Amino acid sequence: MTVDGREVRTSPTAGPRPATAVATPVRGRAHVVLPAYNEAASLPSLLHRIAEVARTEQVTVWVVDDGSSDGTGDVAEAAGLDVRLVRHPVNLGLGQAVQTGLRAALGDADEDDFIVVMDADDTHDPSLITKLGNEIIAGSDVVICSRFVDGGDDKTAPLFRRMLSRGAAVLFRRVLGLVDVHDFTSGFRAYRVSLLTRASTHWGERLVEERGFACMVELLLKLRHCHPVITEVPLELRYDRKQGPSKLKLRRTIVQYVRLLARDRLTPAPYREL
Ligand SMILES: Nc1nc2c(ncn2[C@@H]2O[C@H](COP(=O)(O)OP(=O)(O)OP(=O)(O)O)[C@@H](O)[C@H]2O)c(=O)[nH]1
Ligand SMILES: [Mg+2]
Repeated sequence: MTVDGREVRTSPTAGPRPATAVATPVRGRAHVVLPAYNEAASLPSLLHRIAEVARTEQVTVWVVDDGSSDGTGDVAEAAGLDVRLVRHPVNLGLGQAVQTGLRAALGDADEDDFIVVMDADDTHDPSLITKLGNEIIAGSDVVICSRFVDGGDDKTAPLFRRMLSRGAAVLFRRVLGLVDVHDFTSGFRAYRVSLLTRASTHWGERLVEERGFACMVELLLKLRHCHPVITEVPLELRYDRKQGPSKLKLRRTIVQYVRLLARDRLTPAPYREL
């Protein structure tokens, strides 16, 4: 279904009730989690762009410096922006960086706030944060910035990255039955605080077990047990702004995806309603 030119859909696993109905929608603070591994070259311009958003939105940024060796943590500040730095003494991988950031943000967030995770490599446009907040207020529990809906594109990305993301999307839609999600591997998403709190209370440290890039899909798989309302907004990936080569290891990531799917199939759903 399309409303105001945006894709609107609910998860097919959703029951008759929305997962988290809000009585009086209030616009809360955006907690922006930036997992960052050796992003010293990209972080200042990204923070500058987020500071633009912070002129009209309440924003707190959580930079997770994942054991970088290039001084990423040292450039994690920007004028007019509330930036909190969390450091991993050694590199633990994207999954643990996301988990650390979510936990830090959840520890500080109010019920009306929302949590955004985005790449720190400046390929994601922070101006979408306002749209993400609007979607959460309108009733979404998870909002995915999607390359694969009308208005989204990834044409500036290398061919192998585009093939991987598309292949993963086809595979996950088929296997998981989440037929209305088009972009499973996008690193740019927003989550309702109460949804993450419920999931985090259930899974604790196991909310994100994947160390690598498969963590984004893992999180979606676990959250689907909470029957979230999931919507997508178009994402124009700005790969042309990326400094340096991709850090993604193609073969390793494919193995992680297959392993994740196998584990998801073999793990029984939580026995009680989340
Ligand atoms: N590669 C990598 N990224 C990490 C790690 N820890 C945190 N990150 C951050 O995770 C985010 C996603 O990594 P990217 O390398 O941009 O991944 P991607 O966008 O899927 O792929 P490319 O842009 O093609 O590299 C970035 O903000 C990284 O800085 C890590 O251990 N390895
Ligand atoms: Mg990236």
